[in-house]
Amino acid sequence: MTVKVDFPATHFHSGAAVDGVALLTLDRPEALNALDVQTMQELVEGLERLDSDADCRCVVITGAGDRAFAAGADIKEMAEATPVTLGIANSFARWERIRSVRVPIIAAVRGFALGGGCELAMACDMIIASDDAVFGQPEIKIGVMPGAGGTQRLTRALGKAKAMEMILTGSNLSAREAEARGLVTRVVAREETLSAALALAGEIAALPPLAVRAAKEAVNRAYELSLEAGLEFERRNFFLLFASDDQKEGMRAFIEKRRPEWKGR
Ligand code: DAK
Repeated sequence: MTVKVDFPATHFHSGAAVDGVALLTLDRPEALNALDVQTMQELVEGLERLDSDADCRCVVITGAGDRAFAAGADIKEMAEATPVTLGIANSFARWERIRSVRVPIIAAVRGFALGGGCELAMACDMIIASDDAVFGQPEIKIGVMPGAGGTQRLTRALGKAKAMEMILTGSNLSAREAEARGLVTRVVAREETLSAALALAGEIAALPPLAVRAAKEAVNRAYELSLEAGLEFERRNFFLLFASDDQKEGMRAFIEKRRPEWKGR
């Protein structure tokens, strides 16, 4: 196994923690958690399992060891690939499957997040970075270019000028710069990275899950649609939530000055 699944809480129910947070750890520290086919497959399967578990409300992905979140796709595995073998392996489909996950995903990034590792972090909904985290798309230095969303997500996050520099030169971005430019949610001390990500996940997990998923979906549309189409999408999700028990419960609890009890319905 190259991806570990944990439920960092004390109570369990049907596979996931009652408090709803699951932790996926990329576990190839000897290769700086390079994303080989097996790791990607286990990651996608783990995410999909958790996504279909009603008890799982938020997922954190991190890298094992103290040097990297992930240093990219596995170059040793990829070196002799051809367009035909890449096409047959259909690895791009795995990245699409990550994009389809509805439960929120937080990347806890310590050390290197390069190439596919940076693309994976950016495919998550939020990034908590250690102060020594390094983000980059160095593919140009090995004769290729980003292939799993880097040219699109980095450009949307940083703007064309900086993304172009990074992608064309393979230069890196420090955690502080990534924070200043809006690529990451927060930078924390290295030893606090995972606990900060888990705490944020716990905060989200305690909120009404239908509303959380609908809101995630709508924010992601801001990247993909025109403003008009995005506003329309937001409106539909907003209306839809008024069909949920949790909307009634949330508003009644406010009026009755008590804590709401979410049912996820
Ligand atoms: N792949 C395989 N092994 C890697 C690796 C990688 N990306 N990165 C590091 N390693 C291995 C090293 O080979 C070394 O293994 P041994 O020699 O000990 O066996 C071990 O991890 C420790 O690395 P270093 O000895 O190199 O450690 P240093 O501190 O000297 O340097 C480094 C750290 C992160 C600067 C360096 O390892 C490095 O430059 N790594 C490569 C970074 C990189 O170029 N990343 C981009 C890879 S291309 C696709 C989707 C996505 C992609 C492709 C296709 N499809 C859907 C089809 C993405 C492509 C990429 O990410």
